[in-house]
Amino acid sequence: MIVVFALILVALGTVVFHFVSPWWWTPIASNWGYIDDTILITFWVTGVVFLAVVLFMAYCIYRFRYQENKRAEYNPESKKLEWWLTGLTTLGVVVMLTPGLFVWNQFVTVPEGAAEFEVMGQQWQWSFRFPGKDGALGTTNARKISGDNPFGIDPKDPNGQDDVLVEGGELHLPVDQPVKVLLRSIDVLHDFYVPEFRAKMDMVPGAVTYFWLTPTRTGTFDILCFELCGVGHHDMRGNVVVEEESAFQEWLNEQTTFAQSVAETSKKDGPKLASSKAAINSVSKGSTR
Ligand SMILES: [Cu+2]
Repeated sequence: MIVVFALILVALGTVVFHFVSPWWWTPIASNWGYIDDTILITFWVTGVVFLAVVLFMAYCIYRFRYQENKRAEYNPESKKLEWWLTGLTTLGVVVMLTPGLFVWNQFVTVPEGAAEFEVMGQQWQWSFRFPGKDGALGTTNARKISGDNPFGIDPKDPNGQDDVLVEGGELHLPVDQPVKVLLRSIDVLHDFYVPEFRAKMDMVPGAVTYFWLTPTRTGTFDILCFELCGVGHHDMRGNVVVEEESAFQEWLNEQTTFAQSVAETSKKDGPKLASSKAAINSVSKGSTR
């Protein structure tokens, strides 16, 4: 009897705790309320199944407890029961997975006119690249990545010259404007995640992954790496500042362009590092890491 009560207490206590618990999502700051909806559906389905299973166990322990003169009946197969269980399980799985397919479709269907920017992950820091005044990101090549050219921008592509490079982990975005987030990694798998945006996506060396979002309120939010990427993983942090368009433009104008950073390095280091031979050397060294 104690076990029966304990099981009922666990079942009801869990439900009560779910509703009064102080732990919940941070208030959303993007258009991805759909992602919250799918998680809520999953909570409902798994919650109902959890209650049903635990309460059924409690019922069985009580109903089929030891009684003298009563003998267990051997009944290994029941077609009817199996059909019910298969049907209900299928229904539960379909209800949990179907909404996700629709949300995923929206997640990777970028609306026309969305601005774009790039996030570069590396052990263990973030950097960002915005298209310059021409509105187009320059082409990149992983072989061109070096200490002086962390994004591997093709120096011959005129679109790349005015690309705005942001290092130091602080990203700014204008509020209420859809933006396509292009994701790359230099070394290992990383994952760009801003909890308030709900959205996240893996960053794969050698590939460009993407999603889109519209930031819906101003504020400063944490950027986390959501893929275990080495001993410094926990420290791979950044900030995203969502602000009004004018403040964003002001910030963007203060950042260094690719052409400026190239000019600065060649001034600092003389012709040695600026020569393409040295750049290629440092790439081949870098890639053996
Ligand atoms: Cu990482």
